[in-house]
Amino acid sequence: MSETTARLKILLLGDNRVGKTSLIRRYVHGTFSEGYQATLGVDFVIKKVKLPLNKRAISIQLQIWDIAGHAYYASYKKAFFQNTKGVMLVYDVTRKQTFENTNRWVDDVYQHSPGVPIILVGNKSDLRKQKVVKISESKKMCQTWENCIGVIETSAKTGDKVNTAFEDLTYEILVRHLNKK
Ligand SMILES: Nc1nc2c(ncn2[C@@H]2O[C@H](COP(=O)(O)OP(=O)(O)O)[C@@H](O)[C@H]2O)c(=O)[nH]1
Ligand SMILES: [Mg+2]
Repeated sequence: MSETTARLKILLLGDNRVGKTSLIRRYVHGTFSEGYQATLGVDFVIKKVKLPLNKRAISIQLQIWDIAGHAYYASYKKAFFQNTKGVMLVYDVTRKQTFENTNRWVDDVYQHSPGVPIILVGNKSDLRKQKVVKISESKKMCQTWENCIGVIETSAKTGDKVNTAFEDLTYEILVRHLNKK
């Protein structure tokens, strides 16, 4: 296997408290805390991953960007989206409004990073009794968006499907990237 290194920037978008920071913490550090997760304190974190693709081991430096407050987001949108290769758009399966608002977030993606793949993530799947957004609704939503690669329900609390969500998005970016060469 020959080795290739790719640097990829991805963004997590979605309403307040849907679990963006928790998903990143779970994926990068393997931890979770019940309290409100203050933003990571920096613009982004880096996770090094290796994925097998076409008999090659692709080493990836995944730059994962989180929203550090909504005022900050509003003022620095351009820098935030610059060079973005993929978007994880997160809603909370227990709060319908956060699901409906994904449409607004997608408008931002279309405006600032047209064409990048988007994965729609319904987080807090562990809260089964409070769940109000059906996966069938999210699939429909995804179909109405250009470049939506799929829907996945995750739990940053238990860790369920968190790796898969990041990996599916990363794979999609890689495949597109390599097909261009
Ligand atoms: N039960 C449950 N709570 C979660 C999950 N993910 C995040 N939370 C909680 O939801 C709140 C908001 O999470 P946070 O990551 O700060 O959301 P952000 O504002 O989108 O970054 C915190 O109290 C977290 O502990 C999850 O998968 N399941
Ligand atoms: Mg946060």
